[in-house]
Amino acid sequence: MMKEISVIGVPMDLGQLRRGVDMGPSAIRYAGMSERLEGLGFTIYDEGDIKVEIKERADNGAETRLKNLEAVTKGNVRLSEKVEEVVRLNRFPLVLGGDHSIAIGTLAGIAKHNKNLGVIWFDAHGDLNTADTSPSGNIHGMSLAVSLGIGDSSLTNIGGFAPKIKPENVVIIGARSLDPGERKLIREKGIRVYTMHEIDRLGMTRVMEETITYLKERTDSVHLSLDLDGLDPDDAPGVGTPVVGGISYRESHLAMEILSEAEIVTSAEFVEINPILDERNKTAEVAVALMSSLFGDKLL
Ligand code: HAR
Ligand code: MN
Ligand code: MN
Ligand code: MN
Repeated sequence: MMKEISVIGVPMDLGQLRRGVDMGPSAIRYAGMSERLEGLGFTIYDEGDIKVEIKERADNGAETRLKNLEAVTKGNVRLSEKVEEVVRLNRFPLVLGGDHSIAIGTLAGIAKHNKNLGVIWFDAHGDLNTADTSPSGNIHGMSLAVSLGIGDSSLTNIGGFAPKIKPENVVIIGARSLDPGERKLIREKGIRVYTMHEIDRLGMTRVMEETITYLKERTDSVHLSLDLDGLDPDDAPGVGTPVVGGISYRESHLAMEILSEAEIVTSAEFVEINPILDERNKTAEVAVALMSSLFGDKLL
């Protein structure tokens, strides 16, 4: 794995309606991220935060169903440019959210130099909605669809090209809340999904081993997009859209440890941490612990 990590904070809370997720980058830094990763031998370049419009000034896109479309687009354009620069420097981009709409910008920046990128989407949700299928109009529930080239063109065309990823290069892990339109898209596009049912049934070890084999066969590098609501709300309470019956603390660590051994992940983002809803920064601490496992902490 690359020995230099660039950290990029994205205080984005416009892809959904709850306040507080914009404080995620700060909470993760406060939980000791840099020290933990430096302790594993990495050099950390903290690039600070991307400028994102504050809620009070963001327009609410009266002409479209997509909430805060213009401000979400602008923030993601800035993010994509920063991520692209980090990739060019051959450093590992580690993006801190912010709501999951920021995956649009992260993937735009990474895919610019990676025509055959794999994506692991660790999430309770599919984030595969469009303006037509979304029950909410919240862009954080659309970011994977947008990255597949499906959605509003101001989002799908960020970076000047679309799509960013191919449906057969995506693996969703932890799904347990999928809207009807998302299920349809998964079937039509043949997207690989390990729902909680498969995780219960096969165990996390086999789920990760199959995922790694699958992605190694068809991709050159892998982006990990980790939504903290993929974990059970008992273990990660500080998220805006908790769904019961999730991945446990240890299962999520096992997943990161197996990924670390496989050495396939070349970029990552940790999203949806909402410190206002959290219990004494527990969810940010979980995020930092998961990063530590992903970056090779061996426990012994
Ligand atoms: N599927 C619902 C929607 O589109 C809720 C999705 C969002 N929650 C997230 N994303 N945190 O993973 O509105
Ligand atoms: Mn998500
Ligand atoms: Mn989610
Ligand atoms: Mn539990």
